[in-house]
Amino acid sequence: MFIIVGERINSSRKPIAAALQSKDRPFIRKEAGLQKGAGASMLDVNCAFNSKDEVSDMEWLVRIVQEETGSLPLSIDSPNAKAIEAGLRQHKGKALINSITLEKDRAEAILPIVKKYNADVIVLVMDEKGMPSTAGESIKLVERAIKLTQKHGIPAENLYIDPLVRPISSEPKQALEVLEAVKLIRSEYKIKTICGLSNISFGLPERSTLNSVFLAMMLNAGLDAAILDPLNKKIKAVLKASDALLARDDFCKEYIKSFRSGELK
Ligand code: THG
Repeated sequence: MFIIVGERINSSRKPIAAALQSKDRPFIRKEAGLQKGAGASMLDVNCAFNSKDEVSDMEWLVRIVQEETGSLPLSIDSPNAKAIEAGLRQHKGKALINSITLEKDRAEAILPIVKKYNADVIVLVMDEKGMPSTAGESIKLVERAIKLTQKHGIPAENLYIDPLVRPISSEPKQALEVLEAVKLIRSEYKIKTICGLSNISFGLPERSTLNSVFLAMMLNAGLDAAILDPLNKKIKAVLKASDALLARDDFCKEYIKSFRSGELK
């Protein structure tokens, strides 16, 4: 099953930042419930932006989002080890830590926490020298990510590689390189991959068209999970159609069900 990680509870979005500041429980609970209802298997929670106290905001978010969703697992999204551990202490079930990079300080601060809580972890393919620009460079970082997590006693099945999607408006070959990286990671290393979708379309009009077509391409390349807006209709249609086309939907039952409930248009 493809893993849909709902992106909407992120304080870079103005309504979420406001709700965090006023501790507006009903608003956050509504955002959580809507995403679960739209088929999200996990929810990303991020309060790194516009927050006065990320640690206490993260505790609050994890608690009320899991209250609303009957403990749907969360992707705890922060560069800050303290905020991540605060979230993990509240979290029920197996969490996904979003994320570490191969930068020494960030990795060494967060990996022991990943191990302690037996969480899954996203490794972004970047190091002190920055982000790779080709699939070949990404693969070198993937090998380092595998060794590093192994060293910390984290099993390979708990690892998700994020090849870091960047805008095609400024780097025209980005989508092709990321697609190639996902194919290689799948065939050579058998490790899971995840990405945030919407960066691909940054700076361009009709973003959800680009996002949803890119999602279809990534699904075919073997992507295991994506951080996306499950309420977006184009994305939803692509997810249902791809399940049917990639033989993940016996007799197209789910596709037909979605059509009947009006979700595909
Ligand atoms: N990789 C990993 N984690 C990530 C990202 C990634 N976390 C953050 C981000 N990228 C993914 N999450 C979001 C959350 C919200 C939005 C985009 C990405 C967002 N964007 C616009 C807005 O609200 O203005 C547009 C929303 C829309 O039109 O649907 O909200 O790459 N590991």
